[in-house]
Amino acid sequence: MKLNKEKALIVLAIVVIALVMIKFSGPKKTSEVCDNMLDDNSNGLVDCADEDCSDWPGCLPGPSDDDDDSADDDDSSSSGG
Ligand SMILES: [Ca+2]
Ligand SMILES: [Ca+2]
Repeated sequence: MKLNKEKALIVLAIVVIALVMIKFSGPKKTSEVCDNMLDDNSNGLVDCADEDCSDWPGCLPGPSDDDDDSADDDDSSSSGG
């Protein structure tokens, strides 16, 4: 039957097109560089705002300067260091 051959060609064409689309639109994930103040992966989030940088040491909340019980800013009047 001629129709089957044409069908097979159409299916083959669809498969080829699908593979090409996957190749070009596949996992094209650019990782965020966490210290360049740019949105490297174009997801609208820059550096520490991007969840890709959640493990980046520079994005982790550092220890507070206030290391005593009083609620003052220990930076302003520290004697020596
Ligand atoms: Ca960045
Ligand atoms: Ca980003």
